[in-house]
Amino acid sequence: MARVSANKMRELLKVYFIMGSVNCKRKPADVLEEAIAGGITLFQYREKGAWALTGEEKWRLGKELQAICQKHHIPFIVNDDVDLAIELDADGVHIGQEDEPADLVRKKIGDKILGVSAHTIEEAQKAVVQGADYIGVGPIFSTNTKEDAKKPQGPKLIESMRKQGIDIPIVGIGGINIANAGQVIASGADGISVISAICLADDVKESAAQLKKETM
Ligand code: 3NM
Repeated sequence: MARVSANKMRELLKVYFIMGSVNCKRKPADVLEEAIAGGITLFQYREKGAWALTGEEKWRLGKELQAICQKHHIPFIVNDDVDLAIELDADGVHIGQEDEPADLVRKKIGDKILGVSAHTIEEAQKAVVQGADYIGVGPIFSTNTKEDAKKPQGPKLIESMRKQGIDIPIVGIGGINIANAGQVIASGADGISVISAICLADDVKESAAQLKKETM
């Protein structure tokens, strides 16, 4: 397997749905099936927070959600847990600035997709050099989902990264919904990444479909 091309990565980032059991009011597998029916392009398993599953249970839910992704040909990314990503033979892993350095993770995962969270131009440049396939930039807007989220940066942060020549695939994250997704794309992002706008929607499928329209 070769590394994913930048063009393919840009396509995959369009509607990047992130979810763990903590984010769901319903069965995660059902939410994921509906989100896929609505047209999400990439999925991240993020089992994090006070009530998150651990050990065997975390592995089992990951396996279940991965099988759903495989059935629909949606790449399955694991958040933070590089060992779990390797164990499950996931399609990739997403790491933050507090995790293992990206170049070490790249060595461990070979050609799998590597995403890195970046909050500044310097972090973005470093991620590029260390072998990231895409960067997640946020929080763009204020979010209640991530307890330790930084101050919202607005779409301007992505705009200034693009102006300074960062051309790696970028996905915006944090407080993104149907009403503001267009601004994120207009700022130069290739896609949007959401938890609550899909997970907590009354109609998950419809919400995913509407978000997708905003990225076209
Ligand atoms: N990372 P919602 S913000 C997982 O800024 C995550 O890096 C962020 O959830 C960052 O779409 C965030 O519900 C939470 O706002 C995104």
